[in-house]
Amino acid sequence: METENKEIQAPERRKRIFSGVQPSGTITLGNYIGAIRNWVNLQEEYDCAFAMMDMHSITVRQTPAELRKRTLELLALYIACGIDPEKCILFIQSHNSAHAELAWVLNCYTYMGELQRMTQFKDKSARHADNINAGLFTYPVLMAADILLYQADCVPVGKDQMQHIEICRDIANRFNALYGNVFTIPEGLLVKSGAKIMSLQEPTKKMSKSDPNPKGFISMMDDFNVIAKKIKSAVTDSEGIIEYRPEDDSKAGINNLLSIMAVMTDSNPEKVAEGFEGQGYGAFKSAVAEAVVEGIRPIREEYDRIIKDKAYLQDIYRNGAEQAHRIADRTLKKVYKKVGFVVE
Ligand code: ATP
Ligand code: LTN
Repeated sequence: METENKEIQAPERRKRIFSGVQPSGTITLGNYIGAIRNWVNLQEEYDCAFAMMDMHSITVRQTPAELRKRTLELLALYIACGIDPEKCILFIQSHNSAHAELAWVLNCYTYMGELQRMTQFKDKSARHADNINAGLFTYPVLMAADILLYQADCVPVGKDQMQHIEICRDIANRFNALYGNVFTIPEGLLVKSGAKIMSLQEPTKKMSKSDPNPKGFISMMDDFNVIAKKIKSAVTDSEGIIEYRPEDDSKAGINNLLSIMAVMTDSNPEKVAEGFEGQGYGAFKSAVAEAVVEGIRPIREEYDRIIKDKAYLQDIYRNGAEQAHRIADRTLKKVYKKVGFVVE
């Protein structure tokens, strides 16, 4: 009988997603396209938790008042981009002590050699030669703890983070091989297009919010005129042909603008290029600028409204921390038992 069948079938666990952004600067168009925008679609199908990764951001020196402010701004931006706090767990990483606790345990299951190979560590230690701290080195271990605590099946990130997902899987597999099935092995989830938006000034490098040259990135908080100006002065080439050639580094600037335009107009880079055949870079750049501004405008209007409501934001992150703790504590307890700690 139908009703009986329904009772017998175990309810399938919805797949879980975890991701986050560091409040280390104002969020760029790269963060939006490569990460946050993608999360919005996923929240319908998955159980999602998204955090503001404040603990990661102190691996590079921050001004305390700025960090505090930017953490709340990031939460407001998540919501303004379409992340629904009723559907997802939204919290501040440092509000859940389980992250630091699991990271310590995992540090003891991660090799120096593995961490030495991380390109982000190499890049960031070159950029901050005066502050190559141990936190910067073990950054991927804290990131592994973030993901594994929630038994996440998928982690939607930009391409630059895939190496960190790989090491997370290695650590989890190593731990599981020793102690049984403790952790779900997560998979990285890349967007089809826009997984790596490049700097507008050095289009062979990724657009980064901590780029010392603000002309290289578009901040989601930039004035609309500034956004247009930055796009119009983006570095391109002297060939004068609007064509998508992803393997050709000399076309990196045009490829990047085509990718941006494609995402903002729900198209693909090849199609966008066809639409501009025979036209000059000037006209093309103006169209890209308009698409970006029009894409960001509604987000900014929402953001301006939300950021004023501090009580609403506080409610969300407090409630989020409570829910996050509940899931994470279960995993942490299991881990503590497995490694031989006395668990009350
Ligand atoms: P920082 O410069 O401080 O390292 P960042 O701009 O690289 O910061 P993160 O906080 O490290 O940003 O990244 C947040 C998310 O945005 C990650 O999923 C990351 O992969 C994605 N992301 C960052 N930059 C880009 C980019 N240029 N294109 C696509 N995705 C990106
Ligand atoms: N390292 C990530 C931010 C981050 C993250 C995570 C992303 C920290 N912990 C866990 C996904 C899952 C970055 O984007 N730089």
